[in-house]
Amino acid sequence: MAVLEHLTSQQAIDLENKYGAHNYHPLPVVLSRGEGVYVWDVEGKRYYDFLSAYSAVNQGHCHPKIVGAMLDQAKTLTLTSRAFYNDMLGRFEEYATSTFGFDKLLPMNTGAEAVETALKICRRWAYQKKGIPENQAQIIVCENNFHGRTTTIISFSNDPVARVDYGPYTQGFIKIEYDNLMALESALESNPHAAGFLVEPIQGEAGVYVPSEGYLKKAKALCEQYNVLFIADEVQTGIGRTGKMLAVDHEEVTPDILILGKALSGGAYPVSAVLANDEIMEVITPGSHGSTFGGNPIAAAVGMAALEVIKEEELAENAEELGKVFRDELNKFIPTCDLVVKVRGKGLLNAIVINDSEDSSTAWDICMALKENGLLAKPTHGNIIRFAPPLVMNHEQLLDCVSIIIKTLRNFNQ
Ligand code: IF1
Repeated sequence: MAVLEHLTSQQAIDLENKYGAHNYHPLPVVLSRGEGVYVWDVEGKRYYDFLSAYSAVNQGHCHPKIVGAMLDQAKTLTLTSRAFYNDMLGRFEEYATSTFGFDKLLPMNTGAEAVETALKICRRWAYQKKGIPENQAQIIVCENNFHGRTTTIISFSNDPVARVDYGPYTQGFIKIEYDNLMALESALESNPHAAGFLVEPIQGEAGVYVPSEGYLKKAKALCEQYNVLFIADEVQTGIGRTGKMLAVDHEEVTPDILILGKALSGGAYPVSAVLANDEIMEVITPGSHGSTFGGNPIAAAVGMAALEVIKEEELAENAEELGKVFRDELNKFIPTCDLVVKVRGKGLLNAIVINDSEDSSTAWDICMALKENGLLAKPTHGNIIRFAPPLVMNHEQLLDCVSIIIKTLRNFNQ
């Protein structure tokens, strides 16, 4: 089949089913174009994108400034490897470290790679700076976490679907309840080999769980008290998504290690990064970590453009304002609808909890109805639907989406 021959949705789906590994169960919609808050399917139907590729497309689909930076760089120099310097990486590192307030940045590509990098830095810091005996470092993580799909990361997941039959599992992790400071203090007190605490400022995949006010600040204070590194995974919550540049900014918490990904590139290209100050980052020495594409010129150009767009268009502020409108509108509606239990979230990272069991297909069926009504969203776990539009959405578009969601829920027949 000629590669550029027009495909119907069914043809595209059939090709993926026949030739692709079945590692996803996508909503049956085949997208062929994106612009701003909209995506179009191959039949030309337009949708509001209320997932934003899991918060990677915060700046809107195909943002001209980001795509322009990518194209210009792609015509000039795509990849040198880190065997040589290039004229873009240092600029990106300077811009990003000054944006987030850290001494150093280690560039990677995917969020999982950045999480793995942060774990390696934390362990090496534990042995070389904290004096924990070799191979004894313990990193505290939260139940219902999602940090990626590598073998080490799923080793500390408690989602059976993500981890079953991938053993043997990596050791060195202690699991505690999320948003439970007593559990954190107890783990710190009883584990002298604790090296780090890896946490999502809001648990996205678990169902957009916003922790109690003050949790992050007190958790950071406990980590300081026990000389343990506070590692914030902002891959999904960062880059303006929750109404601040970083979700930890809501509590004015500065992590010891910051993990970024997804919208660090605006969804145009895989770009991730780990940021830390010198006394931590200096444990990484030449040859001790790397990646063929990490820090490539296109990633650097795209990363700078993606961050500039967030600042120039004040997208974090927009997310803060529109997020309040979204939750206010839904909180007015929910008392009139048995189908929805609650809405929760921060900025434009929100979710509704459906009044049905976790293993019901209701959330999925609602997303299918939303699709018919021109809005794309997808359930996280079971009975929870995540709503995360691009941060470039305007007030009128948001109200249009609210009316689509309310109309769909009102007319939904279980
Ligand atoms: C999938 C979930 C979201 C992340 C956090 C690291 C990563 C992610 C907080 C790894 C990635 C993505 C992965 C994607 C679906 C999506 C997801 F449903 F899987 F859990 F967003 F909630 N830290 N999340 O959310 O980044 O390696 O993917 O670049 O794997 O299905 P990545």
